[in-house]
Amino acid sequence: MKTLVALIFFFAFAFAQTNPPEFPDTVYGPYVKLVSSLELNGYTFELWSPDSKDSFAGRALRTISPDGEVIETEDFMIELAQTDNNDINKNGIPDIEIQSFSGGAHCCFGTTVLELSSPAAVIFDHPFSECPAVAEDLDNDGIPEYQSCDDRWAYEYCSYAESPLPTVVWRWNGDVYELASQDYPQAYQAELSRALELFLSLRAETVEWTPAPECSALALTLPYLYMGQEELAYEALKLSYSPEKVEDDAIFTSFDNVEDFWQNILQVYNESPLHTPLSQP
Ligand SMILES: [Ca+2]
Ligand SMILES: [Ca+2]
Repeated sequence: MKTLVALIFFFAFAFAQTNPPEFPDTVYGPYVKLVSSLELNGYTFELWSPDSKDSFAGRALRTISPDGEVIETEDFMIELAQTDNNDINKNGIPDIEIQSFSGGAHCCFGTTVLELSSPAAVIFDHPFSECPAVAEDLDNDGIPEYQSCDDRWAYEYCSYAESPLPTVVWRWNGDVYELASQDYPQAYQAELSRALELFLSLRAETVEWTPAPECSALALTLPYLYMGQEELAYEALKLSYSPEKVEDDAIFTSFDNVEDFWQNILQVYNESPLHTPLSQP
């Protein structure tokens, strides 16, 4: 009898390990191959692919909690990122970073960090965006910040290729990752340097291709805005935006004067879910 019970348990266990996730309205399935499996703090994570050749398109993620709750999702691509000691926020509780990509020319990336407490907690949730979220310890305190971009500006004033994608930063606050772009000016030095070079090249007329005036001006303006330097952002816009150069047949919105453009920029900024409020002067 003991043998029978053991066999039943074995087959139930084996079945649970090999039964692929099924979705009623699957986009990339059916899933047939277990690509990888990870056990961490009592949780099990299984990644499945739709064929036996590790097909590039389509991944299903099955998460099994310590008490047996099963959650299954699918996307064009899903990856599990393991970090040092599997503890991103260094609080002693293991975490896992789940990265997803929806497919397409440049969109969209999503990142979720689960803290594997009981129950699990979402401590970082980066909504689908043109830019992936990247963990980097910007202030050298041992806990990485997350950086991505605010893609609210894509296509707002010019084509995608010309659109600025200003950096945004999230910081661990003890409970969750929260937006804290204004506290990390070091994250903006590279894009400010590139924008200044573009500005000077446009002045010197040494560029082969002239971007839309709105977006070349935004490239210099937005980093200051996201750093919380509102007055410098306004000065950068006045310096870099020349309404008289706007062509009458511009496809995207253009403005007759700097002040109208500035007010429109502030409106777009304040409407973005990834903005941090500007302090009142
Ligand atoms: Ca942790
Ligand atoms: Ca840090």
